[in-house]
Amino acid sequence: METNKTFTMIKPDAVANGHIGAILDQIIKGGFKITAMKYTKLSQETAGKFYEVHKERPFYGELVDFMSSGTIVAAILEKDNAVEDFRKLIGATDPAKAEKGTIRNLFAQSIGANAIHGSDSDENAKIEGSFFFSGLEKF
Ligand code: RTP
Ligand code: MG
Repeated sequence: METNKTFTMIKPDAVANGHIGAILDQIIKGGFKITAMKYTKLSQETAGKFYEVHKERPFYGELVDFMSSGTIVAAILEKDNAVEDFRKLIGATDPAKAEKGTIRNLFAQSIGANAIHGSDSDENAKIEGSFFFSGLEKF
């Protein structure tokens, strides 16, 4: 199992608010290499599939609506200890609880519109990366 890759999405709120450049800057300065990236928009169906693990959670409908509400940036990132280090860089799910200087502290609005996604395990990083990118696009 690879431990040097993670998957991220810059969420619709951060894209709409013009934060793509600033967030990519933080990611690169944080020591991550971008190995695949795309600007895209999820349909309700695709967002629903991506977040299927959260299907039973009370916020699932809201999450799917939000994630399909606007354009996103999806990317695969490379660094030693990528999953854990990236979750540190983005901060807590609720921006009110995110440590100062983290991406969610700087750019997120609320627990729903929280600027960015980061995979929570090596296994999910692989699944999520493959959800968005074909073998040809990954290097
Ligand atoms: P993410 O998957 O986006 O990186 O966030 P996470 O691991 O920190 O949080 P997770 O538990 O996986 O939840 C996925 C996304 O669902 C939204 N959420 N809303 N209203 C709520 O109580 C609530 N809880 C979670 C957030 O946008 C979260 O990022
Ligand atoms: Mg998560």
